[in-house]
Amino acid sequence: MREFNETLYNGFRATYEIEEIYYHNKTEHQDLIIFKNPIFGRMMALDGIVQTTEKDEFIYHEMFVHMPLLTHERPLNVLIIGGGDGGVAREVCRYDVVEKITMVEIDQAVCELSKTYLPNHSAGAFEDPRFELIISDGLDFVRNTKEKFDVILSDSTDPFGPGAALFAEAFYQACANILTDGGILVTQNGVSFLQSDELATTYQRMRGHFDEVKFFQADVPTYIAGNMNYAWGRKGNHQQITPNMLAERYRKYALKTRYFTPDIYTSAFHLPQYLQDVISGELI
Ligand code: AG3
Repeated sequence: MREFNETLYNGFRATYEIEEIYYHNKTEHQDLIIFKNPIFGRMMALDGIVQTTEKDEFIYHEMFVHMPLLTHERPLNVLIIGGGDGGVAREVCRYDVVEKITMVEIDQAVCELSKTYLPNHSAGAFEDPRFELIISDGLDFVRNTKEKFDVILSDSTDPFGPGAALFAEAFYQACANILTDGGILVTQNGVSFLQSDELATTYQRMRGHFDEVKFFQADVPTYIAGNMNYAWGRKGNHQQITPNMLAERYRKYALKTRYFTPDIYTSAFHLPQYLQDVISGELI
């Protein structure tokens, strides 16, 4: 039996049976494999770390997008950093109110191969007239663009290799500078049972640049060892959203979701005590 071993943690690893390999090669930036597993369907890993699977991608992508887009009163201009498989873009496209979607991905091969082997991830998002793909370094882009965005979604790899720059204070600061008043940044922030240092450092690095910094969680089975955390930074003035307003927006946009619900919106922001302690600096 052929196997894929995820090499993210020392002393603990996930092994996936490989039924078929569709692609395995080095891109310009990283090692990329797309294979089929009997449980999770088609899966993509970058530099030995599982990025997305057909079976559980909806959890990660719905939470990434609906948490901020439902919170924002008028998310007209959305920026995606990374997100090359197109899953985040697909969920953003569900919002008629969104006028423009810019995606800045460093590795064109991730987009091309995802279109070929994981077509349901983007589900046409790359062809949406509002969508523009820029192949470039995300940090360079946010530092240099003159444009302002209502929502920025940083769907990166873990904080090493090509993804490292997207966890630097310079990145958070540049994002804060290009957000409109009330704008929201959401970033992938690791599985904090084993990557809790990410929670602490992101909190420290974002704090000085946003008026509101918090985290939310989702259970994504193939991001093993606990819950996936997302960091949230919001700038400026905004109306506090109530559960009723949220439920009303969810209905108005006629969203059909498989994981996200308006009740989960509220619960996802409630972190367990040990993670609250990590954030407040009492425990790492
Ligand atoms: N990006 C986040 C993958 C994180 C994996 N890390 C981990 N298990 N700690 C995925 C890209 C999906 N669009």
